[in-house]
Amino acid sequence: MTKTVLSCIQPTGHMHYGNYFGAVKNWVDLQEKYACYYGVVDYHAMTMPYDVKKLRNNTWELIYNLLAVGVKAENLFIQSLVPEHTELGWIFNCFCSVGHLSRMTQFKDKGKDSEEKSKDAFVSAGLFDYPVLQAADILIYKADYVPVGKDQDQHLELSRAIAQRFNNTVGKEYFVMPETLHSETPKIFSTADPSKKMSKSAGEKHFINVFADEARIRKQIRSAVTDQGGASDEMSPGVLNLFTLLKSAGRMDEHEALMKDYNAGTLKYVDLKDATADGLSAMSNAFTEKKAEITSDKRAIKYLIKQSSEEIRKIAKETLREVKELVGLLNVK
Ligand code: AQP
Repeated sequence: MTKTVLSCIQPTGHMHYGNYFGAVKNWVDLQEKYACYYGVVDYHAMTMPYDVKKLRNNTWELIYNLLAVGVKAENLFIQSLVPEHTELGWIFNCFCSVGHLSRMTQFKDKGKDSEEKSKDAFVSAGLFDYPVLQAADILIYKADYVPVGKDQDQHLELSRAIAQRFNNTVGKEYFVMPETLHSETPKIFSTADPSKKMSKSAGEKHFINVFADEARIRKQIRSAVTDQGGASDEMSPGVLNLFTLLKSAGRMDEHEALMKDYNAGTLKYVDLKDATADGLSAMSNAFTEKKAEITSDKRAIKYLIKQSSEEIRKIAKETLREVKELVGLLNVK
């Protein structure tokens, strides 16, 4: 039987090269082999303080971005068009302990970052609880594989714990245990601070937008942190990150030649930076051209995605109906 793949991304602004090399490139490749469902999860984008005037637009922008990099329209859905996710999320709240949720490092990191920025920072209950909704996103399609970056490993573990507890409670192996799928580069780091993952919530300089123009990419790569001082025989995280980006951009020959220079102790960082900026800019230019084509008829795209969401929703409805039966709830006829 064809295996099922599910993965999601939040419409929180831009799509960056961490998202792309860590997850979305894999989404595109997996489409050839599996039944794939990819969600733009707008409910998740509400967990941090956000601008209500921008969310809907961000959702559509992300749809155009995903189409531009090669995700097929029929595999895409918008979470708020499939309300069964949030209903299953509630049910799963009752199969997940507060203790387990409290151990999620993303919550601790984001909550702490907000509190560091301001002592009156608002940390929502949604931020604490969203891994449960994420479990619903995954399990509602009975996904076998979930292609995500390394930052999601702990959340996937939580999804499996919820599925296991659910199965034990209802006395049936109803949910399959979803497996994490990592790309070759499951963690891309910020070029401005290579000790942190590339991420939007850390601020503008900590991510490289897949749709940035060449000048912006060059500027960001030129100012990438390379050596951080201190004597060490190991390659520094910043240099390693640039090599990873260069390879991911498909510049194998340059990667090999510059790695030789590095091993010989003759590498000039400016050469590594220029090659990386060339590689990323070429990719970004191609994606931007494709996006321009796609967005020439936004109405048609919106219509298509509403249709695909409706189609994908049929699976979610069926799972929710079965789940409600299993846990003793009533189904609306
Ligand atoms: N730096 C990364 N390296 C590898 N994979 C990454 N992902 C995110 N950052 C990296 C993967 O991208 C997918 C979508 O993640 P998301 O929905 O959390 O998207 P985001 O909000 O755009 O990601 P950010 O910028 O990293 O968000 P914040 O700053 O909110 O944490 C996931 O599969 C994720 O693993």
